[in-house]
Amino acid sequence: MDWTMKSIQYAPNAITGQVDSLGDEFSFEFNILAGNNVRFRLHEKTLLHPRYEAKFSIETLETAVYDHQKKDGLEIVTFGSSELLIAYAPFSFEFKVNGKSQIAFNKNGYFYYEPYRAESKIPEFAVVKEGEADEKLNEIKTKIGKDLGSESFGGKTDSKPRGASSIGFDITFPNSKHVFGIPEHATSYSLKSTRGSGAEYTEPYRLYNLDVFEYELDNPMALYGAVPFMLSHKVGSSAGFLWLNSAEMWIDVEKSTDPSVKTHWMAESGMVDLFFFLGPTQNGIFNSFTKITGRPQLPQQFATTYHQCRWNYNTEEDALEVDSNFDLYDIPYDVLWLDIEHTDGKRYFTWDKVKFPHPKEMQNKLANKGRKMITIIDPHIKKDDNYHVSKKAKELDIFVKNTDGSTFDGHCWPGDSNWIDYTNPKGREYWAEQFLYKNYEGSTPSLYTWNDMNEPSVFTGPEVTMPKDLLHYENVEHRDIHNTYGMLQHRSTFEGHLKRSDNKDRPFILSRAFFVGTQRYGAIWTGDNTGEWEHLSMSIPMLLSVSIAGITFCGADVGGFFLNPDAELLVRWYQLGALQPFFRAHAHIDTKRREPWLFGEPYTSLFREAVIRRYKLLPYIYTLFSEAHLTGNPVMRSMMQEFPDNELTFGMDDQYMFGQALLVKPVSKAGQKSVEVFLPQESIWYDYDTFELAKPKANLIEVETPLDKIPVFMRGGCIIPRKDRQRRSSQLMKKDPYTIIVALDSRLNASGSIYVDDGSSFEYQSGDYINSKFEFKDNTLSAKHLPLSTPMDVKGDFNVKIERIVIVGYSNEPAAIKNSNGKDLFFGTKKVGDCFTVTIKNPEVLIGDEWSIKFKGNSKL
Ligand code: NBV
Repeated sequence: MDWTMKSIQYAPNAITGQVDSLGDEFSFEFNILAGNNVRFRLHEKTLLHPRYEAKFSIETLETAVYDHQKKDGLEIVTFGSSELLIAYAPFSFEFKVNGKSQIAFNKNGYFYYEPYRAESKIPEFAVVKEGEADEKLNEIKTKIGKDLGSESFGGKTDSKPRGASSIGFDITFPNSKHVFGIPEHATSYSLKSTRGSGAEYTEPYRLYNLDVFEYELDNPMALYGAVPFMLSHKVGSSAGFLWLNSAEMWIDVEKSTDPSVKTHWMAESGMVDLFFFLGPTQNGIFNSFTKITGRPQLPQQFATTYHQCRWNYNTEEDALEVDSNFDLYDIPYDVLWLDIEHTDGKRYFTWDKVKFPHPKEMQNKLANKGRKMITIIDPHIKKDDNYHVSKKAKELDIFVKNTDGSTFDGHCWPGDSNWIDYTNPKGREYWAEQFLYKNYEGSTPSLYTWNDMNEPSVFTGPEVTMPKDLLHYENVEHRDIHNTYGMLQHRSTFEGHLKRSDNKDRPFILSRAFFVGTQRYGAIWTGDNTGEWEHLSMSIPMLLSVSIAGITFCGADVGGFFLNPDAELLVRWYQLGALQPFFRAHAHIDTKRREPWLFGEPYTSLFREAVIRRYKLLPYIYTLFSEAHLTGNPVMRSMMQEFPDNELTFGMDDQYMFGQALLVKPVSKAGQKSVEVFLPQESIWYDYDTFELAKPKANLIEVETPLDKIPVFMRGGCIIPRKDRQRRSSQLMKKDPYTIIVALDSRLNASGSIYVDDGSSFEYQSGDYINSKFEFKDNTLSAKHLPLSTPMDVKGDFNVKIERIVIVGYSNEPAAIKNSNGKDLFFGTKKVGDCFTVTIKNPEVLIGDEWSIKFKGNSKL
């Protein structure tokens, strides 16, 4: 389509103008946003139906100042070190940062927009005959952008009463070889090409939240969640792009040798609402993305520990036995999960009275050990007038509707079901109220929630989801809101948890479906993976992609949901899962039981060790979550994020950084005796288990991997806070003293930080927390409050002792170590390889205080 810009006007908060194409007229608006970002929207001049704006995803928009001029026939807008260059005909635009081109819109002329028309015809190509559904669908999809009338698929017809309304355009990332993001797909972190010579996939990446049975790996097919956010990176700069649109979307990726990555975005409906993130750093982009779409929630401390799940723990006795076996086998854990079988006939918010007759007592028994319970609450509501949730929702008229205004019926676990319309404020409120203790009988303050099946999964629907022509609040079609449905359920559940505690307790909600902004409401997991080695490996790129799309609290079912992993695979998976943001073991109802004590020795001990490693690191992990909450910086990071100028890291997704300090490389094959690890030469590295300085050759080191070893390296220059005493749950560790590990870099410096609060309430928002920086420099280790941190008078009882400080990579034995009063501190040294590890026992300082400790007599210092 030929696009021409007809006019442009400049005002402080917006740059507006008119464009037309083949006689259709549109208005546009650019907003220059704080943090080096730009929003672009386009509106039809005459609208037959409103275009759906995915408004639930936006949290903060702050505009910034700019200048403008006309030069060489282009409109040029400057802000900071960036420029937006707008061309008149064909209408297109491009962003430059420090004079270098970063992203361009409509450079390839793919911009296509179908305004709603009064009538629509069914084109020949859209008629599907029996048996050709799949091929036909692909053909239709490649023609998306052409006039589509009603559409049939697998015996289901989409009536498309409003006709076609698709949008497509191209986004180019010049001088770039890699793009990342657009979760959720089971594919590599650096996205493979789908177009052009050497294309690695034959179909575009699809974003359409679906309940996919036994999903395939290395495939661009749609999965449970969708975030239309893409990152590109090259040495020196990164750029990001978000299409805020919750309709079905397809994205082609083409890599050219110029070099550039050309991408083609197509959506079935919705708006042109585009965000350009100009960085130029990855962290700057993650910060901006989560400022605009919402910061990741600061999770409850318990949620960052080990979770034990299974479909299903069958009875109260079963659940309590599993719980006490953790004590018997001396394995810490915090949360026991109950899947759908705990309910009375899949009526959520109820209990099977025979299998779970005393839910409160059961929860309290766990709570006495500092543990929590989680029940599953799905969005399909059993159609049953004797079921209070269904009856009242019907009265309130808050279910999703058919085109004729009647309530939509479909099948799911409970049989005939209806679905709450979470786009309706009344629907959200009603849902939230179900979590009040008085409404959810048998619930207690230690019970939290899991939202599954919220793509939404509809067994009788097209592609196991809702028909697209269903109607939501204010007559919005399901096709427009599809990808945001799950997030809105997640949000209402979150709001319900806030309500039930009078805004005192931080919710913990796990969701399977997700969309732009999900991070505000809790965690997600990668759905029904399989107990195979390839799925263990795939968890890394999948979680990295979700993490950069804002959703930093994410995990994969440890052990794999389907099939029966053998003990070796399960051990390897625990070792890896323990170092990913959300750590939960889960299994399908048809699998053999696989709780960590069932395999006998040496396995029980190996599971224990992996879980304990997680628990020791909780202070470090919680600090990472607080950083994610403040800045959007992922907990799990690609090698490229931490080493952005090292091209060798760009496509790397078989190892990653857990925070800035720990490099993790899983053992991902059966019987693997050793693993090659890439250690970027920008840093020095220590083996996390032995503290031995690594001696890589040309960035690589071969690590022997007996069953008790997962290669984990500490980055020189980092400081890691830990709690090393073993307890039954994280709550019981609250007052335990800290161990601080200082891993020196080659200049004998190191730094790190700690964030501590009560781990569960919102008191931190009124300043009740500790946030300190540790630094080892010039012979001195010091702790100082970070600028925003409260001074010494933290109300919480979490300002506990440091019991041990371990300096790793010291060059010789210090003569003396003194605290700030000049008092000698007791220490021991141990030679590890060429270096010394120096351990100060009882340094007589508190975690939340400001202090310094001096090291004397190190010749190299
Ligand atoms: O509720 C049962 C399962 C659940 O265990 C799993 O984690 C979800 O992803 N659920 C899907 C429905 C059935 C899957 C075959």
